[in-house]
Amino acid sequence: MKHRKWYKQLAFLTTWIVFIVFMTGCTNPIVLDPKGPIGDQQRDLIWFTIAICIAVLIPVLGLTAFIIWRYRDKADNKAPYHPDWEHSTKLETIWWGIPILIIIVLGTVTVKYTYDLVPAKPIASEKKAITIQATALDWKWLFTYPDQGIATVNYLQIPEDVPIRFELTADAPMNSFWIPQLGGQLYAMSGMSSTLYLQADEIGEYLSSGANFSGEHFGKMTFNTKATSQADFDAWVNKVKLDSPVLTIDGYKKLSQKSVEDPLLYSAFPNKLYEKIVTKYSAHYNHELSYKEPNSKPSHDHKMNKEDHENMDQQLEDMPAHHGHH
Ligand SMILES: [Cu+2]
Repeated sequence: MKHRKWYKQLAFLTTWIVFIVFMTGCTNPIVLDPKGPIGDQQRDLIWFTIAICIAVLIPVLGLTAFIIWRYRDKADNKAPYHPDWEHSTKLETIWWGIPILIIIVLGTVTVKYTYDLVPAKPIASEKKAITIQATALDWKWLFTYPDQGIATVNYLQIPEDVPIRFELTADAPMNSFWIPQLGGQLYAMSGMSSTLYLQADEIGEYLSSGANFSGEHFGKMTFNTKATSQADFDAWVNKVKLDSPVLTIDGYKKLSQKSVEDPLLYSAFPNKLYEKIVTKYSAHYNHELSYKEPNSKPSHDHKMNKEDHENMDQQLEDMPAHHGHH
């Protein structure tokens, strides 16, 4: 008897310690400190979800504790006792009505955010979006800027207040592209290209990473995303164009081997490199690339036409495919 009490107290104490550490340990949850319109909406959704959970849990846990205490087996318990009780319309209405209301509210809000936060949905802005193509490699991120003609490894610079249209793929096991303060993660998979719009509203540096385990040095796939003014961004692009080496096809082949890299900058990259990487896994499948359907209107400037594709086949043969997916 004595021992059981001792264990009970220990369990109670442990629960409190875990609770206190959990509540105070996460001093800086960066997803709750977003710096862009997509991150803002996702933070609102997180707080809404927490509020709904609390609104459900607190009354349920409170009532559970109250009922256990009120109706406990005690000699002089004055709690009412109705062994023949059958039905109460009032109570049925309450305990079915509240869950139905909660589901209606949850459903409505979920549908709204699901449509608002489709990753490929363009961000409303007076400024024209810029495209950045991100390729997950073993174990680094390659970024190609088709509009600027430059490329980087493990470093991203973007202009503030401008929507960024990320195109994501992988030439390695699939990974997940994540800049927590700008918005949620999206998968980068070989043989396909996913689209993710993000925007930074403030000048600053944002921790960024791969969010999907992809092998030994997965932990080194972090990078810095630097949001600057448009003028500083343009100046940086010009400087990269002047000072940095060119990324060649051979250079890319080397880069795509397993290695850990510090940030690298390139003043140019092979024409349609990103499209080559995507299609080398999917040349025989229709992965929504517009050139596969002659009558379809290309939905994006960087998609290839049929001629580009045929010219490219030669170079493709040299590029070994490391991994498939699905
Ligand atoms: Cu896929």
